[in-house]
Amino acid sequence: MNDFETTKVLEEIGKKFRLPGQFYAFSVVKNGNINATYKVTFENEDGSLKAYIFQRINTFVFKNPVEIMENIDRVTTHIRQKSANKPALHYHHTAEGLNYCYDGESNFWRVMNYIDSVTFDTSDDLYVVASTGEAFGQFVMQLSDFDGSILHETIPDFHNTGKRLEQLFKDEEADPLGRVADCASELNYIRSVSGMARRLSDRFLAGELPVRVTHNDTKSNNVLFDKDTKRPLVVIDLDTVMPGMAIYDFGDAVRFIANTSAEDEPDTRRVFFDTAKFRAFCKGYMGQVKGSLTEDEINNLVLATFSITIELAARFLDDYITGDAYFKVLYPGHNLVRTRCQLALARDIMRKFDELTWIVNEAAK
Ligand code: GN1
Ligand code: MG
Repeated sequence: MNDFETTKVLEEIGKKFRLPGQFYAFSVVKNGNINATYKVTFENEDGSLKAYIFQRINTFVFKNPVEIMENIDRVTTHIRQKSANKPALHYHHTAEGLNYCYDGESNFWRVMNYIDSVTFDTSDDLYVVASTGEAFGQFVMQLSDFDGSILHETIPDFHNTGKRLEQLFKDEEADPLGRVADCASELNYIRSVSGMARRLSDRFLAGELPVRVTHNDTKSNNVLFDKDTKRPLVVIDLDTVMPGMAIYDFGDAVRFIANTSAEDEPDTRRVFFDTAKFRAFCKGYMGQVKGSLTEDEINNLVLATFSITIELAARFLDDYITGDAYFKVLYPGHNLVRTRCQLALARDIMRKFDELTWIVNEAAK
């Protein structure tokens, strides 16, 4: 879509949600590999501006977006009750009372309040890193008394690592686009660690680890911070809130925030797992959840970090092998670059396993 077409659609959606004022401007919010997100501003009659977040949901990934909106409604209502004086996510409703609508092309849209804030893809400020840990720890606590059985499993087997790996090896076998030749060493490494990488998720499925309500996409840029105080305000992107493993949420968060480079850094010599950031995150997180995670969970935080990193590498690689239908790619081979970056990170986590375990134990004291 060009800007003109985008404007037309955003105006149409704004009308369906009965937003006051005249369409003024939009900008694309770039982080996110799945949905399309826009900041859209409307001008009121008195000339003041009001911003909203518009999102077009990727229905190839989210097959049942209505269920997602039901989950989000339930979870945000619960969180709002618990933290009454903090900013919270609010979804707008159409005249029919729905918190979503379709455009003329049958795309699925939702609109939420814009919260004036900053996000961090990465930060060298350990205070910000610790605050991110605090925010995700708080999220665990806010939902600790929420009945997860009422949530839809919006993406079945989302963090079933064993299944992800099996799918990858199946697609390697089929090699539909002849791309397997480009990634033999990556596949071999994943194969060599697959028993270890799937252990926790297999134990979870066997009922050996507690079922909690989890976020399932705990990247640091899913926490909004106050611009001035740098205090965390709210955790966003609740699309994948489902019953799951708390320790995978922890692992996914440090996978992202403790990486010394971007998630898709092409030069893997720059990819390391930063132990100082890991320590800071642990401190913020443990300060919230201490006493509510089991000993078994605490003992497996580092393995969870390794496992989710391998799982994501497997997902990127599988998407590469099968034609990049799932993750948005910005250039050919992007998913292979992402894979290599995650594998370099996993290797470094493995090298530092004992040191990281020690750091967790210190933070858990
Ligand atoms: C996707 O689109 P985004 O950035 O919220 C993905 C996550 C991955 C992440 C990697 C529904 O999240 O699982 O960890 O990319 N979300 C989905 O950046 O698959
Ligand atoms: Mg997400």
